[in-house]
Amino acid sequence: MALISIIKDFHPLGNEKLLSRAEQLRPVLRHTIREPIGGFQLKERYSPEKHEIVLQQLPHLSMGRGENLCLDFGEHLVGYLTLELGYSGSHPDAPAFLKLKFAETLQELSENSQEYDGWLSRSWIQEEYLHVDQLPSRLVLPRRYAFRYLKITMMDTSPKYKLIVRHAECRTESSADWSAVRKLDSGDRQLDRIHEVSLKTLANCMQEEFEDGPKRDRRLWVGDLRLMAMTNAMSFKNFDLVKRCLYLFGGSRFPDGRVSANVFTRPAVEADDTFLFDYALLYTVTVEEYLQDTNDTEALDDLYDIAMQQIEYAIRQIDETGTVGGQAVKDCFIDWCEDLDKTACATAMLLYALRYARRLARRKNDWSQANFLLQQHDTLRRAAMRRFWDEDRQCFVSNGQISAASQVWMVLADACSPEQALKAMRKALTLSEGARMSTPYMHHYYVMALIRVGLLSEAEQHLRHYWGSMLDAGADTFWECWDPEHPERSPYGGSVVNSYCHAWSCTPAYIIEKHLLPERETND
Ligand code: RAM
Repeated sequence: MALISIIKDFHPLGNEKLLSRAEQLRPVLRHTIREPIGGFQLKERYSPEKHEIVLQQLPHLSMGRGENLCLDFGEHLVGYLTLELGYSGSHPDAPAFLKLKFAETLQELSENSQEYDGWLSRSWIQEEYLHVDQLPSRLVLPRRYAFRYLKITMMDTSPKYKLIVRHAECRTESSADWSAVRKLDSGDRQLDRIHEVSLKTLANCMQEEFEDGPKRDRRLWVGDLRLMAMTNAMSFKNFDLVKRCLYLFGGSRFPDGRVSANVFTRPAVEADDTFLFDYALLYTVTVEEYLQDTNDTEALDDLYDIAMQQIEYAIRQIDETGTVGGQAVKDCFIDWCEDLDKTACATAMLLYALRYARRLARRKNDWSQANFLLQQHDTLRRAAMRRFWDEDRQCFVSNGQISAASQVWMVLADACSPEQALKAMRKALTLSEGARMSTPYMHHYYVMALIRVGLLSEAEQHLRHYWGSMLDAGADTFWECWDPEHPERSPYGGSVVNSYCHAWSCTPAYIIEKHLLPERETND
C-alpha cells in the first residue's frame, strides 16, 4: 500500500500570522560530542558476523582496498560526523575512495542497499561515496545522520598506501532537555528499560520540530505529533515545541482549509499535498490536549477555527448510511496494513475526535457549536452501532472483517456500552491472523483501548511483549514498524529504508507513568 499523493498545481493556504508565531517558537538545539566505544570489521561486507577490535587499535588500523571498519558509538545518535583520516605507507598517489554507511541497527549495517526495490525513495538510505584527495585530512560531513554504527569501506586506494581512521566523533543535536526528566526507577528492570528507551526515542526525534524519525522522513506528521506531544507532556514538557508544530500545521494547509498530513519546513514552511482523514481529525484532538496541558488562551484563539474546520469537513463525509464513506475511508491511515478494512475505523475516528471538539467548543464558550457537535455525535454513534456492531459475534465488523483496529477505535470512541466494549477488546485479544497490526502507532492505541475497558494486566502484558521484544531484538530506540512474528516486515518493500528511531513508538513512557505505575501504587 503505497502512500503517494501528487496534486498538480497544489498551492497551500498560508497564514503569515501563525507562521511568524511558529518561527518565534523555534527551539534552541542542544549539542554533545560522542565518540565510538568500539569497532569491528565485517568479514564479509554483507554479513553481520563480527570481529571485535579494541578501540585502542583503531588509530593504527590501516585499511586496504575492499576492507571495512565499523565503528560502534554505543547508543543511537542524531548529529554530524567528523573523521580524522591519515595513511600508512608511501605518500598517497591516488584519491581514497570511501563508502560511508550509517546504520541505526546492526542488521541495517550489513544490509545490501542495492537489493532494495521498494516504493519509497532509496535516497533515504544513509550512505555516501566520497573521494578524499588529500591525506591526512579532517572530514566534516554536512548532512545530519541518525545512527549508532558507521561502516567505512575502502572502495579503492592504491597499492602504495592504506587508510587510517585516526579519530571519529559525532556532534549530536536535539531540542530535548534531559535535565527536565527523571529516570524511572520502579524496581522493575524491564519497565525501567522500556521507559528509558521510549524517552531516548522521543528525544532523538525532538529537533526544530517533532520529527517522525531522524533518519526518515525527518518531518512533522500529525499522527506522530499527537503521540509525541502526549509523551512530552509527561517528560520533557517542551510545550512551546508542541505549540510551534500546531502553528506550522495551521500556517500552511490545503486550499480548502484542511490540515495536511505533514508539513515541510525547509527551505520554507509548506504543507505536503497529502491528506489523511484520520490525521486531520487528530489535529483537533492534539489542539485540545495541548490546551488541557497549558490553558494557552492565545493558542485557543488562534487555532480554534482551524480545529473546527477539520471536524466540519469530516462531518460532510458522512454518506447515506449515516457513517463515514467514500474517499474519506480511502484517505484513512490507521496502520500500515494492506488487508485492513478501514470503514469502521473512519467512522470511529470521527466519533473520537467529536468528543475532543466538544471539549474545545466548551473551552471557547461556543455553546451553539458544542450543541451541534453533541447532536452530530449522538446521531453518528447510533449509525455506527447499527452498521458495525454485530450482536451475534459481540464485536465490531467492518464489511465482513473483524480486526483489532476496528475494535480499538470503536472502543476509544466510546461507540458502545462498557460491557460491549469489554467484549470487543476480548475479541481483539484473540485475533492473531488476518489484518495484523504492524506499527507501534497502532499498538499504542490497542494498549489504550485495553486500559479503557479495564483490562489493565492485559495492557501491561502487551506493552511488555511488544516493546520488550524490540529490546530483545537489539533496539536502542524504538522502531517504526515491528511485528514480533514477522521481524522482516516493512511497509515499503524493504527494511533498509525503515526508521529505527521513530517518534510514534515513544509512548510506553507515557503509558507506564500515566496508567501502569499509579495502578500499582493503589494496589500496594
Ligand atoms: C510514514 C511516516 C510517518 C507516518 C506516515 C503515515 O511514512 O514515517 O511516521 O505518520 O507514514
